[in-house]
Amino acid sequence: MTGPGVQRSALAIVPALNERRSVGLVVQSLLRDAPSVDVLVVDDGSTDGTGAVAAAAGALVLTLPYNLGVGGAMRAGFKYALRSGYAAAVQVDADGQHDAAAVPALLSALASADIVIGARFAGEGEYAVTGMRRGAMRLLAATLSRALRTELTDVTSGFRACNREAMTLFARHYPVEYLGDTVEALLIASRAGLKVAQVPVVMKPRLHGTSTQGTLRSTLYLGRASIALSLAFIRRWPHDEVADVNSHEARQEAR
Ligand SMILES: Nc1nc2c(ncn2[C@@H]2O[C@H](COP(=O)(O)OP(=O)(O)O)[C@@H](O)[C@H]2O)c(=O)[nH]1
Ligand SMILES: [Mg+2]
Repeated sequence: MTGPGVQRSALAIVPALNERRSVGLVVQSLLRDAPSVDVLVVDDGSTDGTGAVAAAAGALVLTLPYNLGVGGAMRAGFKYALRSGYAAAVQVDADGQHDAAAVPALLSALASADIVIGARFAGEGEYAVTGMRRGAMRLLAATLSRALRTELTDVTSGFRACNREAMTLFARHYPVEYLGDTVEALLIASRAGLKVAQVPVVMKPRLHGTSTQGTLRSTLYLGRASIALSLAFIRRWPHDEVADVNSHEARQEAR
């Protein structure tokens, strides 16, 4: 299974924490609407049988021994994808918010970018975000758009496709803090010189339950992230380490 070559097309990586009620439908719709992808659910210490439901629906399941958070789960997923020879990976939430039918469009757009974001506010998909939260999201989007030299309208979207270069970077450098995985990951990508693009998508409400994060917490995070992001631009980044990622991964795979 391990090998340096790229043999398979794409892997959908689904981070999941206690999503028994929706993960089965998410896996099924991926297998139906994005038939070229394999599906990996990263079950991150769920206590409700999420992993078993995902496996029954046809997914590969990676069971983490204890909760690592979305960032840790995605790093595990990216490592798995790299080692298994996938050319691309797409992150899909387990709660049904991301439309599986949009996955092929995200993957196609990788032809001219390293990372493709499935974005709200790009002319498609009504999704109510109001007040301060919306303001902070706009500010972050404007800042990152400038850094990445492309117009980005939804930098907190977790619906993203990555090519091998981006996967290699993110397998080692993927922020673990809530929403940091989305916002800061773009900053890391920008520092590594990766190209980011977006395609418009419709985002749906969660199928069941409530977000693991409350509105207050996400609003506070977004405010803080806006400040942190400004500081990050003037901070020195371990450039050599980022540049070294490819050769490091190549060495690992050659072993
Ligand atoms: N692996 C993993 N996934 C998580 C964790 N917390 C949330 N998720 C998953 O991450 C996705 C997004 O979480 P959600 O609570 O919907 O956040 P929101 O969409 O930003 O409101 C869902 O698929 C969750 O099941 C966690 O600690 N570990
Ligand atoms: Mg969600």
